Amino acid sequence: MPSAPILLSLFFIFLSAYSHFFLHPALADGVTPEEAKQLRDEVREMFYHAFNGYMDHAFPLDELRPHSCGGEDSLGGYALTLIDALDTLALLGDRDRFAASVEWIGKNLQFNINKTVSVFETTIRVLGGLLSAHLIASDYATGMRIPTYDNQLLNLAEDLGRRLLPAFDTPSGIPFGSVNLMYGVDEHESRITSTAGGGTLSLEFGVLSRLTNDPIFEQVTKNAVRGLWARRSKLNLVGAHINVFTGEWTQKDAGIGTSIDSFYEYLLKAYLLFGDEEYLYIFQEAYAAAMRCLYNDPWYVEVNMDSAAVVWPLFNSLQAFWPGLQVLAGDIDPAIRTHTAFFSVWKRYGFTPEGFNLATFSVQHGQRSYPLRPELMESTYWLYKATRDPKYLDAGREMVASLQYSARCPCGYCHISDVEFHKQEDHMESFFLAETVKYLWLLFDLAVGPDNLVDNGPYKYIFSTEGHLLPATPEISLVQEHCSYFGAYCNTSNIRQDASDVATNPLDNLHGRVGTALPSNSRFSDSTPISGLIKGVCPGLTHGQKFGISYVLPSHRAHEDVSRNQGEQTNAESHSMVVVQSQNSDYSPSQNKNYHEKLVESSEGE
Ligand code: DMJ
Repeated sequence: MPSAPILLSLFFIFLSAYSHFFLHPALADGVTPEEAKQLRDEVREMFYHAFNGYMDHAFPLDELRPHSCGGEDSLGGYALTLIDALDTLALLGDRDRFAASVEWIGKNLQFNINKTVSVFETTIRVLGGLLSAHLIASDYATGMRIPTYDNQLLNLAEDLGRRLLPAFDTPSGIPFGSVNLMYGVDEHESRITSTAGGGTLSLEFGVLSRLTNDPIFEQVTKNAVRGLWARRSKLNLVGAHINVFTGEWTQKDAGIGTSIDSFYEYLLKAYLLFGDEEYLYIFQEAYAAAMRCLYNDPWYVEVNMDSAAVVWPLFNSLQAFWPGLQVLAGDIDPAIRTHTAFFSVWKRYGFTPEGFNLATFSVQHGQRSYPLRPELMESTYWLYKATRDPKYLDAGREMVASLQYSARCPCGYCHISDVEFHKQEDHMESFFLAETVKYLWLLFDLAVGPDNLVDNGPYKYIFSTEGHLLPATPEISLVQEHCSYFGAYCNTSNIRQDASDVATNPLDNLHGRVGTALPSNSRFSDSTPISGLIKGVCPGLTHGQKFGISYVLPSHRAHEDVSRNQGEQTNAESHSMVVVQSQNSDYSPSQNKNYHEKLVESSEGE
C-alpha cells in the first residue's frame, strides 16, 4: 500500500498532466495571429534541429539516423539530405547556409559513380533539388542570388539528367525503375515500373530541357506519360505497376495513393508550369475517372482498373496530397471534405498510419508506421491558402504538436514505427526537410504575412512532388504562356495583350472549348463563358483566380460549414475518433555554430 505522501505526489502528477494535456490554452482556442507567428518560429527551429543534426552527424552521407546521431547512404551516397534541403534554406532566408551549401555541392558532387539508383527518387529529390536551388541562386529577383555562383548546379543537373536517360530506352517509352549512373541499365534490371515512378518525371526533366535548350529531357518524360496513358483501361484508369517491355499491367489496382499518386499530380502541374495542353487533356480525363470510380465521398478506395470493383477499402497516407491537388484544379468542395476525413485519422492517432482500413476503421495490419510524410501538411497549406479558414491553422498546430511530442529525438525527427504506440525508429527521410517542415512553415507564414518567396515572390511557383520550388519564369513558362494560367480562364472581352508576349506562341490561335482544369462535367466548368486559351494578361482575374485557388463559399455552404464547425461531425468523425491532445515537449533549440567548418572539413576530406 503506497504511503499518503506518495499518493499525494501521484495525484499532483496526474493533475499537472491533466492540465497540460486538456486545459492548455493553446488547444482550447483557435490559433491567434500571435500564436501563428510563434508556430512559424517553432517550425523554423524544428528545421534547424533536424538540419543541424544532419550536418553534424550524417553529412555527407545521404540521410540522418536521428536517434543514434549517425548517418547512412540510402540513395546514391551524395549528401542527399543537403540537396533536398537547399530550397528550404533559401525559403527560410538563410543566405549563409544556402550559399555555403550550394558552393560545397558545386565543388564536391559528382555523378560519375558506380551506383544503381531509383530513377524516380533521384529525379524528384536530387535533380529537383539541384534545379530549384540553381533557379534561386542564379536570379537576382529571388533575393537569394549568390554572387560567385556560376551555374555549377545546373551543370550537375544536366550531367545527372543524361545519366538517367538510358532508363527511357524501352519499347513502351516508360522508363526502367533503376539505372546505374556509370554503366546505364543493368541487363538483369527489373522491367516492372510503378506508374508514379514512370510518370512523375516531367516537371524536373521539362525544366532541365528549357534551361539547357535540349528538348530530349522533356521529350522522353512526355513519351513516358503517353506510354502509360495509352495503356489506360476503358474506364480511363491506370494500374499500379507495368511491364515496360510488354506494356502489360502487372498490378491492376487503380487508386490515388501508393504507386500512382504523383502521376496525377504531374499531369496538372506540367500543364500549369509549361502550358502544355496535352497534359491538361490527360489530366481532365484521368481526374474525371478518379472522381467517378475511386471517390467514395469523402474517402478514396482502390479498384480494379478494368471493372472498378473495389479491391482495397484503404486510406493510405500518400493519398493525403490529393486535396492540395484539387485546390490547384479548382475543385475545392470535395477537397475540404476529404481533408477533414484524412485529418480525423491524424487526430485519432497523432499521425497518419501508412494504411487505415475503411471497413474496420482501424490501422491496417503491416501499415502502422508514419515515416514523417508531408502530404497532409501540403494539403493543409493549400486549403488554407484557398479558403483562409482558420481551422487549417488549428490542424497545422496539431501536426506540429505531434511531431514535437512524439517524433522529436536527440538529433532530428524519428520515423514512427507504430502510430498507436508512437514507437520511434532511427531514420529520417530527406523529404522531412524538403517538404514536411516546408509546408508547415509556409502555412504559418501565410497566416502571419506572408513574406516569403512562394507567396510573395517574383514568380508563381509550382511545387514539385518533393516540394521543390519551380518558378514560372519566362525562360521556363513563357514558351507557351497563356492567360489561363493556373486553371483560371479569361473572357475575350477581358484580354489585354502583354507587350512582353512572345509572338510565336502555338496557343495563340487556339479557340477550342476549354473550361477550368476540371473535367467538363465538373460543377465549376460552365460558370464562366470562355473563348479558349488566349495569350496575354487577364486584368479581370483576381490573384486567387490566376492561381486556381479563388474559392468563395456560396452563402448556403458557408452556413453549413459554420454549423459543422460548431458541432456536426463528418462521417469519419462519427466513428468515435479520439483526438490526440497536442503537447509541448521540453527542448531547447540547438544551434549549429560549426556549420561552415563542417562543410569545409568535409570538402577537405574528399
Ligand atoms: C516524397 O518523396 C514525395 O512526396 C513523393 O511524391 C511521395 N513520397 C514522399 C513523401 O511521402
